[in-house]
Amino acid sequence: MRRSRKSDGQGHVLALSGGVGGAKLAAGLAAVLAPERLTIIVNTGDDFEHLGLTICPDIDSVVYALAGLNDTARGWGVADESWHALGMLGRLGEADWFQLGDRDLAMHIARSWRMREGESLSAVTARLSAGLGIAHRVAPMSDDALRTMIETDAGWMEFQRWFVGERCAPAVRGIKFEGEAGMSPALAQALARDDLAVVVVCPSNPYLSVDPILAVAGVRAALGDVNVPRVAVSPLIGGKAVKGPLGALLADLAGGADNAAIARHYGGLIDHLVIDRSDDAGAEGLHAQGLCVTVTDTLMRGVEDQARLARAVLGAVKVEADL
Ligand code: FO1
Repeated sequence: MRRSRKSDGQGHVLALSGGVGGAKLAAGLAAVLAPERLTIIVNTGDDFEHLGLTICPDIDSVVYALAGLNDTARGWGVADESWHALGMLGRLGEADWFQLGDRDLAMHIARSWRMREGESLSAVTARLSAGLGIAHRVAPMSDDALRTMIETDAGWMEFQRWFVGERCAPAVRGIKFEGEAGMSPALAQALARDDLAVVVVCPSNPYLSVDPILAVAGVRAALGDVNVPRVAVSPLIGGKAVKGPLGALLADLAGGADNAAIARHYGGLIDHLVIDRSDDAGAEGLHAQGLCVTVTDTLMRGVEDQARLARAVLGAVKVEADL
């Protein structure tokens, strides 16, 4: 049964995010909401251990975007990056297929060091985001490891091996999440809040970035139970993913790359889909799938677009922005 909540338009916003596209909307929400009104929960299925370091690409994409440090052209990592350490690693004969920039390396070193000292990923993420001047709460989906694994014709491999090492080229035959993970304290607290006003699923890849969050124990049930709008922003524009392998994944796994496939994938877990104007023609079909639909410009070229889309998403479900 779905719980009843206070709804005065001023409540708390829970955002679920992957990297890149999700991070842009997360930054937009942070630009228009006071810190106490927003919790950003980030996918950690892409995380892996590399060169003895704990790498959390999606957390870092969100943190860098909120801190205004992200490289918008590359889509990941820090702007004005240099690559001296990576070059030296290559000369030393160490793995250089996963590009770690000099500035970015500081993040991985600090996180790995603190975790080795016994801090949880939640605590480290709070510490490092505060260090970069972020007032909003950014937290992992879980403090336990839940690793996204990709099946290709060559067998199962770690997500980053497929995504970066193989450049997403091998067709995906299956996806699984290895490990057993419970909700991070921030996720559990946000879902239990009496003043929760909306759950926003950021425009991230449903299979690779949102499904790992849904695979955390208790999340699907809790999202089924919350009596607030659950609004997803489609990662498709003109039937295509802005970046990344979503188009190919939808074709391989869902039989077609359109918003109807996204809606089917989320099933009863969302009530509302925000789609781009270029995909307007599909709105009627989405209504027939039982969804509320908001049509707007979803492409985020810069921080103004991020804030504009954040306001549009909140406005669609009658939640007020602070700024
Ligand atoms: N993506 C790449 O395509 N190539 C890389 O070498 C690469 C390195 C990298 C280092 C740190 C980091 O936080 C992210 C990095 N990414 C890289 C992005 C990352 O693999 C993906 O964007 C996400 O995992 C998908 O959301």
